[in-house]
Amino acid sequence: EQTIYLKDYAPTPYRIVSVELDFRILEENTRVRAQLAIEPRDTTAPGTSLVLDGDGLSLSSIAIDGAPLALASYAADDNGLTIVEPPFRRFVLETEVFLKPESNTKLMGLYRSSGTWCTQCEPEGFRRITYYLDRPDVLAPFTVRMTAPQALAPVLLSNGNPIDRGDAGDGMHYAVWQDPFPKPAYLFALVAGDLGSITDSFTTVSGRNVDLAIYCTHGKEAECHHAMDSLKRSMAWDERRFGREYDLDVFNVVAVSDFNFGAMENKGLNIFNDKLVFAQPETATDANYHSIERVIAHEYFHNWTGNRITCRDWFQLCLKEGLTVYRDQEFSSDEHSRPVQRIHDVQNLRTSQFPEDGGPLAHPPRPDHYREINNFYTTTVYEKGAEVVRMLATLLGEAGFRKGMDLYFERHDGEATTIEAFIKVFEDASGRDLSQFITWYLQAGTPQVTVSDSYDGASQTYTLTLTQTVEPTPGEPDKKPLLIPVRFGLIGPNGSPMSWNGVSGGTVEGDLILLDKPSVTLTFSGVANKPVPSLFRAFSAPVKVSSNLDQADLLFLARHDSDPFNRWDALQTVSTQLIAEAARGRRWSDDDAHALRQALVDTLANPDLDAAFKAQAIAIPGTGMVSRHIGKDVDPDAVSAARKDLVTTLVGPIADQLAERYAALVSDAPYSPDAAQAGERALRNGLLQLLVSGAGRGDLAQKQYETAGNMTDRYAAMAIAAQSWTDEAPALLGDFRTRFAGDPLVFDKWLTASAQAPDDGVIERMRAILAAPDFPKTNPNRLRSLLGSFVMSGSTQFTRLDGAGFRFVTEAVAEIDKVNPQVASRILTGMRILPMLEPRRREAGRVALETLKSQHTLSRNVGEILDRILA
Ligand code: B3K
Ligand code: ZN
Repeated sequence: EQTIYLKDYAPTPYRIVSVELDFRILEENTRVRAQLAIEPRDTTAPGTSLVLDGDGLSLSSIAIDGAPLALASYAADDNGLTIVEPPFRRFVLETEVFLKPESNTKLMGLYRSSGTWCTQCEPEGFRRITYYLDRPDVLAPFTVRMTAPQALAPVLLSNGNPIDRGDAGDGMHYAVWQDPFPKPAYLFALVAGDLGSITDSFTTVSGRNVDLAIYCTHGKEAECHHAMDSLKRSMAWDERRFGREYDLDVFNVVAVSDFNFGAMENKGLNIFNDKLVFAQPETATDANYHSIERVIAHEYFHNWTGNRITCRDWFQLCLKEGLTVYRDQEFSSDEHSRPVQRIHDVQNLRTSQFPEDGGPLAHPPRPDHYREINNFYTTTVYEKGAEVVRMLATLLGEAGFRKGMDLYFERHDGEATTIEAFIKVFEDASGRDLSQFITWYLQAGTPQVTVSDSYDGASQTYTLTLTQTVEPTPGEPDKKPLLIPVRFGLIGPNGSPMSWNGVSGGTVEGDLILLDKPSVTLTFSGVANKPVPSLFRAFSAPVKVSSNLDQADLLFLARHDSDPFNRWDALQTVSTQLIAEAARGRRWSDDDAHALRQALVDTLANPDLDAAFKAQAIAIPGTGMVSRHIGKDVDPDAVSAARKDLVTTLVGPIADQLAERYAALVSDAPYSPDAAQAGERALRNGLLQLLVSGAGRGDLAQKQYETAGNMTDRYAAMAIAAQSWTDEAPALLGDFRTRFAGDPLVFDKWLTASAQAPDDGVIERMRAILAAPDFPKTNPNRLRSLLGSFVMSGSTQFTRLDGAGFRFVTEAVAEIDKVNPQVASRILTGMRILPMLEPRRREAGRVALETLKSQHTLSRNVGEILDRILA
């Protein structure tokens, strides 16, 4: 199978100057006529063929400048259309194809979701709509005419601004949209359907009015207001923080029920998975509200980072994705609590990106080869990509970073560009050499930084040694040292910051150490007492740290560090180490358990900390997290047992105290998703988690479930009971299912909670769920809620010794692959944990993968993931 390499990049020999599309949408089929104005580039030799992409299209007519083409002058097959010797000047190519959106279950190109016609083109879906140069460096202005039955599709939307609409006779009507900004085809979108909407408007910083609308299934309008509010705040924030103003007269968002991922930033017409739009307190959790805000912001921010400036090729994906995730993280931090947001983002990075980066699917944020580009919309490209941008901001400072971003927009607006060009603007704006920094984009793997220190009282010198290594990753045996920014402080015995007179041995800029060599030893002079170092404050670099700090030092940091992230992290590290050691047979001492318990109690009692932070601080790391800390030959059952043991040990003596605290946190204020209220709920549910798993208080979960006034509390109660598989759990799951029957997004919550049950019956129950005649087998949200959570949540049933979990997953993947390869391959990535498991489980997983490979014809998507895991 064919591998695509970055080194083979070359521009197309032809340019597309402008695009006119004409869609005639009917129940039976959709006719697409395209008129592409095309011209050769200056460098193109006469006679060069024009090769257009096409995926499963059948051509029904073709003409150039109005004249039908002779059979000998073109060739069409399943992969595209070749025009032999096109005119050596500007010409207009006209093609006509017929599509069957109804039977498009891959959900790429034009498809139907609950009756609505909609599109998804990124990365290579446009070629399923018409023949085209379907790559991001071909930019053109689009005009789109749509004709559709008025009754079935009163709403007709596309990119840009609406310029005409009217009656087309015979019950049909039409609309014309024009997008003046040249764009690559992956940003094309069309929606035709019978939809409700809410509308609003936004006045930009220069006083222009923008009409905003969110479209949805009729009856769901009232659930769109949180998304609309998030959109307006995003628009204002991008003006304030990055000087970016919106550029069209309208901005439309459409919620659809069948969607391969979260949402899509099509120019002026964002299409969303409806789970990231709809919110009301009875059916959406605080986490849902937060995701909606974040993703609405993310897609909106793409208008500048992605749309106005796009990617030259798909290898550069993190140019738009890493940067835009950084921007949405910053938005969330500015709108809510920065430390809480940071902890949330780092936790996500550690639980999803670190395992990717340390396993068989590791790749750099900018990969240099792929078989299937859809497999590279990964947490490395997105979340590690965002960390790399964040390090740039850390190195350059807020003003320096903004100066670079301003130059980026000024220099590259309207272009399709590269990571190198992105780095260059920061070099030019700051005068700094970033040639070592760019390695972050080009090299896979999570650096491991080892820290050791010593103090000499006589000379009042403090010595700190930082060493970096990166383990080999697939295809990359040798690693280069990275430029790692280490934000730090020294803390004195009384808990306050310590100063020093001078430092030698390396580069220190303010509170930043630049670790730019394999090893750096810094000597601080004039240090009055032995300090405890606080390193990587606010997680200043995406690395793993191992240090010579002992539990007492870590708990000291947990109490005294001025950096909230490191306070949280210190507690996490202590718990992780205790569980990991116990899983390997070295159980903690009573003193160790006591000290950690006391630190948790003191954190809970600290009036200076807010509830959301406390909730994060008292959360005991999951089995997945601890397993990765152990790293190899992991027995997940031992880890899970050790974790349960630690929670029980910690909670036992303070169960009553925690229960009191839990009871005191109940509130009868009307639900609001704001940070303060959500923080209190998070803390209360964090306490519930400890009480249920550590003190057998399933009764509290049951009571909370029954009396909950919102979905956050009700779902937490059910999920916590399910994860501990308490006596009450089956009944709560049963009630939840019937109570919310008919609401697909709540059904997803039930599927997720069901998949996380740890008992031996869970696989049989999941098989039954999938086999039920009314299970919607083609809906990505349903499949991901059940199977995605099963493989990604660290379930000990997935990694069962008898291999039943692996077989269940690979068998399901084989079925799903026939319908929707993107969803199938995403689920299969869960198998990437195999190499870190102990040999018997590893072997059971390998056999399941080999069986999948030998017994089925697999999509390129699944085939690539499977081969990389087996390699
Ligand atoms: N750019 C889209 C993702 C497209 C995924 C294609 N497999 C959404 C986003 O990142 O904003
Ligand atoms: Zn994005």
